[in-house]
Amino acid sequence: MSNPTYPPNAELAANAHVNAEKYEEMYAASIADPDAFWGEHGKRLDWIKPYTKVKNTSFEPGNISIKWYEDGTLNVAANCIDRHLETRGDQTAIIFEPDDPEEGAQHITYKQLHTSVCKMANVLEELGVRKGDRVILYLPMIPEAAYAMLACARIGAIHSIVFAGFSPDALAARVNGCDAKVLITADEAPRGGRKTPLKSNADEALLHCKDTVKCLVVKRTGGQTTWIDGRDFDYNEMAMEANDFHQPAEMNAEDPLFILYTSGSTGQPKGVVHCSGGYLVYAAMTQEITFDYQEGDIYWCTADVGWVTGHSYIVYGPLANGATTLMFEGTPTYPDAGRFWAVCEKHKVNQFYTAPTAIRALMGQGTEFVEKYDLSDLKVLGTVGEPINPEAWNWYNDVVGKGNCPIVDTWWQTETGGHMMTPLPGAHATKPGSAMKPFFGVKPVVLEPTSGEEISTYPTEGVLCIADSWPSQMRTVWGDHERFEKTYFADYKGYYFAGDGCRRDEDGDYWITGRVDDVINVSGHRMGTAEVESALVAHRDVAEAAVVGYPHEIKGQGIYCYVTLMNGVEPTEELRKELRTWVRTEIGPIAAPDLIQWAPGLPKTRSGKIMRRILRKIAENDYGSLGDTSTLAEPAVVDDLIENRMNK
Ligand code: 6R9
Repeated sequence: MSNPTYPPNAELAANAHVNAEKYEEMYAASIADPDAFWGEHGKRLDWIKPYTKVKNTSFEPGNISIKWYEDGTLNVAANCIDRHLETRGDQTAIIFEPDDPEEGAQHITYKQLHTSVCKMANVLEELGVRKGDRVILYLPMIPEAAYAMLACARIGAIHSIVFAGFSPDALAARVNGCDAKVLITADEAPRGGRKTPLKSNADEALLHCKDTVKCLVVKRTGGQTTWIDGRDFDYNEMAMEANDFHQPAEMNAEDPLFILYTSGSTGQPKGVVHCSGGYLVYAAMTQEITFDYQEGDIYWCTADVGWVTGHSYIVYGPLANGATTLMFEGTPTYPDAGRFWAVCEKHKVNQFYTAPTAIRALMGQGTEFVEKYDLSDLKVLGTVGEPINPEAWNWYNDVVGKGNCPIVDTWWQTETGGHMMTPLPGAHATKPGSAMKPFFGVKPVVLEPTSGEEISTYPTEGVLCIADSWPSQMRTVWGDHERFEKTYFADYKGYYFAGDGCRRDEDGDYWITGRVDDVINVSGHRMGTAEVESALVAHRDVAEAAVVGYPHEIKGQGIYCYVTLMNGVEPTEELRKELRTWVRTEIGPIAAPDLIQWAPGLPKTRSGKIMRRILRKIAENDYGSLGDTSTLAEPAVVDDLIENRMNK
């Protein structure tokens, strides 16, 4: 069976940074001699003290160690701002498009960005922030979020962003998890015409944190907030007084730049650590090459800075390249389902990068919302976050791209820091749903899941691992290197295990088939089923819970919960609602269960392990193929679950 392929746009390919021939040549060089290849490409940054060593990495069990450019020093913020001042000081660095289109956009030049970031850095230092300290950001998608990230980088402090959709509890866990000195938030976050009370969430979170944590508050809506003198500080007032020059700190390439908490298959979210040098080299290089970003282009990634995509592809990658990057505060459907395209037309966007879940949601609204707008400036379209189904891919290609814009389906993770597999727009014929080819320096392998043997033939299918390090690989789990080793290097020795399954087709191209662990992907947001389970069992009426993903038309996957109640508790509709609200408050709205099924019992092995395979099948409404149930302690519970399944 051959797949339909879409050759690269010839006009684009003619002037692309990388064409087909160059890809082959560069990829081969990157694998043959990583030191030479990355030694050369590391020069895209300005180093204070140039590196003499390039790669020093080991995937050896018991000695997982990843270092790139280890004797070089630099400042990430200076690379994203200062070095552009002379050549492009008056060029727009950030276009800010607010939630409410009536409010009007802001254009922030590199010079203005420099001033604002210096002021923010001085404000943070006034609050006692020093090199190596941790700062939590809990902010709307406003320019101050980028200022805060870059101000931390300028000081050498480590930022950790908590997505504004997370609850006070989740926020407190992250403040405490990295022992942060300062929490930066805003009064309220406008999104889709509604407002999230960030400051009052922060107030609640801070009740569970050390009382030395200071709270810096940015004014966004002017909404009322309670104020604790000595703990709360008014950013706008302080910035007015602050000096507009700040000397960037000299940082080692391996000094941490940020921590970002992400979900895994077990336990609570872990703090993924990314460092300064290798991360920035890779984020910048992929931003330029994957999207074929050219001088003067307007580039828009619709992600939130609360996720890794916002870190690498709204802030660090584009700004390191001196690009113009658009920051959007709103949602795809506010004020109506044409908002993305209205913004593309208004700002003459050239590269547009979004998630399949957004495409699916807009697809359902009809093509008239797209056709109203002039999208002729678009050159490249991108997707990220989850596998894209061919229907959504075709709609994106035909309706949005009018068949002229290559689609880059970028597979990567919080842990990888940047794109790992993607077609390049001027080099590869694309296939709807395929992430196609590894980026330079990336060595994907397909392993047989049980034996862990490498499969070198194709077509084939198995678990996806990476055989060697790349510059923006995460360095450790914050405060727990052992967990880093255990999570990513223990199942398949000698490899980085991504947690995804994949297929390699007859041409050797890669297709990501989804997670092979207990991580689910809801609207492109990564979630551990264990987190939702522990939130559920924290409710007084819940005895036991098992959570799985099930196919959801818009979200990709929905959250399906099997809940066993405490003896004597009535399973009512009210309780169902209450549990949904409970999980929303424990974790955040993104974790709200879609379906809750009352389960008098859960299918378990004789040793007491919940058989999730069976629960997944029932949730998928595919109970005809339950497979072997002979090891179940009580086979009858399965019949009950099937009979009362929610996804009929
Ligand atoms: C960048 C980001 C990572 C997980 C990853 C995989 C899924 C991301 C994908 C994709 C298929 C793509 N994923 N991109 N699956 N095709 N193009 O999303 O990071 O939030 O850490 O999620 O997302 O399952 O393992 P993160």
